[in-house]
Amino acid sequence: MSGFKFSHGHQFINGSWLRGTGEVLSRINPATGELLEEIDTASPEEVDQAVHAATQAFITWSAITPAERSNHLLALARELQNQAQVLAEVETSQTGKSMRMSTEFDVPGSIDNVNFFAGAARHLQGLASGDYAGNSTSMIRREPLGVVGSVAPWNYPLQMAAWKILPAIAAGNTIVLKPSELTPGTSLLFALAAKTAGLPDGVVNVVVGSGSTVGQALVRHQLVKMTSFTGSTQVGLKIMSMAAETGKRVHLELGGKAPFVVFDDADIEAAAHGAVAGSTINAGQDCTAATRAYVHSSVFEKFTGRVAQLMSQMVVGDPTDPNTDMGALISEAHVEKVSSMVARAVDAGATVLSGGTKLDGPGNFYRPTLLVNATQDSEIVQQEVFGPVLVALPFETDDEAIKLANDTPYGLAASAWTKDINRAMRASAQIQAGCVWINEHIIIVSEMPHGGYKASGMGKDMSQYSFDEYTNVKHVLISH
Ligand code: TAP
Repeated sequence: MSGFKFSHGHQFINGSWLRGTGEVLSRINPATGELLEEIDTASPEEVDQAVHAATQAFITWSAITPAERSNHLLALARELQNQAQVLAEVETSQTGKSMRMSTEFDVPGSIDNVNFFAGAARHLQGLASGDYAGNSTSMIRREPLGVVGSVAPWNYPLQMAAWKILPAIAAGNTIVLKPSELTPGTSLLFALAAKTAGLPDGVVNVVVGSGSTVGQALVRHQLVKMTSFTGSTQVGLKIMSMAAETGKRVHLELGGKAPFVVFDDADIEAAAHGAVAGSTINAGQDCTAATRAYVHSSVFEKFTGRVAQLMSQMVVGDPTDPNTDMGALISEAHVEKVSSMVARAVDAGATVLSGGTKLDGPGNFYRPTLLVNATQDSEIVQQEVFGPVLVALPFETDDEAIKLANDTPYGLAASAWTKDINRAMRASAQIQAGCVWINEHIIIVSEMPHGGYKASGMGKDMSQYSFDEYTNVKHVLISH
């Protein structure tokens, strides 16, 4: 596995490496427990330095043409492609996810995001141009905000870096990104690739350190015009109030508890495969993962029996083995959290149909788990587990299924499984979530807007819609 070391420090500011003067942290391989390296972290002074570099770079980056920005991004995509193998290795060694996933999903998905925004940069349009008030013409300008400060989680570090950096810089902003202190490697490689590809210094900066020091310094910084955050709802709400101190714009992608509704006419074999893939993707550490399966009582046993069978056949373990279906969870503490939530569910009356245990030996592994007999108001149904745990509950009527699907504070993603187009249309309208898949769970590519309703956040990542977060709309009226 990758021995890539950041020997010149872990802060990438104004196109150069810098050794942070904050505390030194250990980076651990979640699949083996081995020390990968010691990392330096930034102090608030280095955050300030990065913000000033980004402020300076904004002057020229925002003034070049969309075509020039687009060409820079195309060069970045090529450079990332050149680095694909090392990116996948670092992503797997820092997160514990399978190499198969890093190679087939995280790396190509991130590169596609760069290519998508290279195109989108040239199509930033205003829609309301016209002669509306007599003897005058209105035109719309979409203008970048300035420096964006982004704070990202550990579950998809490379993709999160792409999702945060690309729409921001494609629209003419510059950025300071703070990845999770657990997984800074691929965000730093991303910034290095931007430099190698010829992006001007200061357009992409990465500062590494904990949320409580580096994250806070970035969110509170007066010169940062917008905070773009992905992470838990609990931290997201704190970010919102911190950002309010300087009146900056906030974009929040928060937690999820996705429902998976199986109607009685569904293709049960397809739904069972979808539920297993959707609940175990990235070891369940995915904000859109299927977590609550509401299944019509007439097909409940057939569905849960097949899901349990498929889960028990999954290969869990060494992420570097090409046969591995599911790798490690991020940390020992996180496995303990998942394990204790399942234990409390069982104490409260739930039954384990598959999994429900850790794997012996080194590394943070937890088996794909299916629970039944939990109640709708229980912790395991209401709270985010962020592990490979699916709970199945039966329902009788369509209305009941929709009501149960909407009955958590979250609203990020959902799926409904049916062959009836009317049911599918009703479910897609009535489920309160930023994304509703029909006969599918998980697919997301660059053209698709991604973001939550309710406690799952506000604003969109990916797609042309993300420009709404990263630009101001200016109306200009020309009297004539
Ligand atoms: P969090 O604990 O919320 O951390 C997210 C980021 O915020 C990390 O970089 C963290 O830094 C930083 N942070 C923590 N406290 C902070 C503070 N007081 N001020 C500023 N920054 C702070 O989430 P996580 O455990 O990394 O990720 C899991 C969560 O993210 C889940 O709830 C999941 O649903 C959510 N998530 C949502 C999405 C979308 S798109 N909605 C996607 C992925 C993940 P450190 O950890 O380095 O200290």
